[in-house]
Amino acid sequence: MVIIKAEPEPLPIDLARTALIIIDMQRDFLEPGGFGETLGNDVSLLARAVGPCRKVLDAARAAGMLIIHTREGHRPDLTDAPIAKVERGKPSMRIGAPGPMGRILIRGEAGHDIIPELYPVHGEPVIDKPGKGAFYATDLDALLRNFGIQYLLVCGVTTEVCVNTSVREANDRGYRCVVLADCCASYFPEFHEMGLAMIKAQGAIFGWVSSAQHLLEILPAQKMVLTA
Ligand code: TIU
Repeated sequence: MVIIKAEPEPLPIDLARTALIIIDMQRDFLEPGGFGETLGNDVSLLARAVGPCRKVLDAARAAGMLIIHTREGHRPDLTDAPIAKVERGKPSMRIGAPGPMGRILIRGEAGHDIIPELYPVHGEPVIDKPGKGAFYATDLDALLRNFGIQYLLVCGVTTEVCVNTSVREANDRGYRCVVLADCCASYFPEFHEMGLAMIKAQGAIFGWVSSAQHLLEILPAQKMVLTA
């Protein structure tokens, strides 16, 4: 066990039972012309999370940790998209409408894919999720259990939407979540702060909050020998 500096208190974690999960670092949320912008947001506010995520991703790869990426999006025929989700916003800017990066939030389109800086490599599972939470209607829980995972290091966007929803789902399933604050971002800086505050309040009611630097301090520089 190693101890990661975190709030509300340091947390002992078993790195052999830990996975890094990077939530929805997709062009649709981070680049102009995608879903995030159609919702009326300034997507440049999410760029701050990319550098810290990259450092964590490199270190986790070097340590041989399980790394999972998620993407929010829907089937091209929209059969997995609730009408209630699709019909929000102007019709020309809804999920499935054509945009500069292809159809908005549709699997297989350029905008749906992960940004080049954080692109998955061979052996890193990608979970395609139709909702905000990474566990809803996906095989993420089965995958984590197959690897004996008990701890999740959580990065991604946006802090109060998909990161928070996924952390709450994970917490209820028995995973200890450590959210890396500088590896997350929101279109609303105040929601980022409150999203993190909600997670760590009441003695880590949903999880712990730490940082890229604190994780780098405890990750081994060489690949871990993982045993079942
Ligand atoms: N709109 C917003 O802040 N987020 C989302 O719709 N999805 C994710 O957070 N990935």
